[in-house]
Formats: sequence, structure tokens, C-alpha cells
Amino acid sequence: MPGAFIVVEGPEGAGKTTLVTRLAARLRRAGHDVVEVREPGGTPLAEVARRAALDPELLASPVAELFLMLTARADLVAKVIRPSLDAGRVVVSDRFDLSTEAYQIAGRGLSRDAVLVANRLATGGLKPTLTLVLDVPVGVGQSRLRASGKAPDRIESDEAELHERVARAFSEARGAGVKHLDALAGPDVVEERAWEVVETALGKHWSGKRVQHRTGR
Ligand code: Z5A
Repeated sequence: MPGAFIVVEGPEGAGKTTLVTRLAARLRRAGHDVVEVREPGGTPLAEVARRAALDPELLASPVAELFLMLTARADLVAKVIRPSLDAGRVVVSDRFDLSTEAYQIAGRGLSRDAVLVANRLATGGLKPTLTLVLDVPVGVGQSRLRASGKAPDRIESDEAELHERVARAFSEARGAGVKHLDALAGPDVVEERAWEVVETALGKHWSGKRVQHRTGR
């Protein structure tokens, strides 16, 4: 039985990392074999690409930034995500390709067609089973990050307009497997709402796979 791929997306400080940790723990308690990853990162090469992309000293251009994100993604998909899904595991990822649409297309203004082609090359066409988008206004996410004491990276320190375009792209994202959650509530409430969506999505995913298996499709 192939596994399932759950992605948590949203602007900075939306609570993605918090929710990924909680969902992974809950999925494990429900008996799933879970792999947690974050993007960019998760393999030695992807972590090098992450440091290069987020280092304020290196000032990556928008195209260089795109290719660093996609280098990280290609390596993570090939070495961790695909093998885990093939082994029947549930992969929970902190960001994936919707972040590229939000930051590099909407935020940086790169060509949508070109970015989508390059992204498909990096992912080999892999699509998440479920993408949970945490909706929060930019100011709320940023003040959560300030309160947490985390030092802002190169992208987080970028102009306010970039973050407004990114947040709008996330809030307007639609498509197969994309579900929005109001993330203004506290972490316990967000977790409960997310869990309901995850249970429903996984139920549908695996019942669809069983039908495909029985009918040989
Ligand atoms: N990037 C890109 O440009 N293109 C791409 O394709 C990809 C990424 C994949 C990665 O940064 C950067 O890479 C990111 C986009 C770019 N740059 N920016 N901006 P990252 O992964 O290191 O950081 P981040 O994703 O931007 O933000 P974050 O620091 O990881 O935030 P978060 O995960 O959404 O939130 P959190 O760490 O779970 O929570 C932040 C604080 O809020 C913390 O103190 C929590 O306790 C608190 N919190 C969490 N949930 C709540 C709720 N529900 N209520 C109140 N407080 C909460």
C-alpha cells in the first residue's frame, strides 16, 4: 500500500512547525509509520542549499533562490519522500511546492510557466495527498516570530510588500487536495481542526487506493 504525503503551508509564523510536530505525534499514536521533513532541508545537500538560500550575506538573486529551493526539493524527494511513500509511510512536510508558488512566483515575480516546469522536474510530478494552508494575516505571523525570539533569515527580513504578496498567494491557493484552516486560534484548536481534515483526507486516499488495487487500475 503506498503511503500518504501531507504538507503544511502558510506564511512565516503561521504555526506550520508547531502543527507538523503535533500531527506527526498524533499520526504515530494512531499507528502510522511517520516521517517528518521540512523544506528547504532534510538531506545533507538540501541543508547546504537551505543555508545558502537563507544567508543574508550571500544575497541570492530571485532565480538563484529558486534553484536553491529546487535543488533542496529534488534531493529530498529522491532520497527521503519517494522511498518513504513507496514503503507505505506517512510523510508530513513543513512546506513544499505551494511555497514556491507563493514566494518565487507571487513574491519574486518569476515566470509562472517556467517555475512550474522546473518544479515538476524537481518533484518528478509528485503531488501531496493533502496540503493544509494555515491562514493568518502577515502581522500576526511576524509578531509570533518576534515573540518566539527567532532571528529573521534573509527572506523573512525582506520588504513588507513581498510578504503581503506571499500571504495573498497562500490565502488564494485552490486546487486538488488544498484545504484552508483559520490559524488565528490557539495551537490546540488548530490541531483539532487539522486532525479532522487529515483523518477525512487519509480515509479517502486509502479507500481510493484499495479500489484501484481491486480493479487493477
Ligand atoms: N521558501 C521559499 O522561498 N520557497 C520555497 O519553495 C520554500 C521555502 C520551500 C524557510 O523558512 C524559508 O524558505 C521561508 C520561505 C522560503 N522564508 N520566509 N519567510 P523556515 O522554514 O525556517 O521559516 P518559516 O516557515 O518562514 O517560519 P517558521 O519560523 O518556521 O514559522 P512557522 O513554522 O509557521 O511557525 P512556528 O515555528 O510553528 O510558530 C512560530 C511561533 O508561534 C512559536 O513561538 C509558536 O509557539 C507560536 N505559535 C504556533 N502556533 C500558534 C498558534 N496557533 N497560536 C499562537 N501562537 C502559535
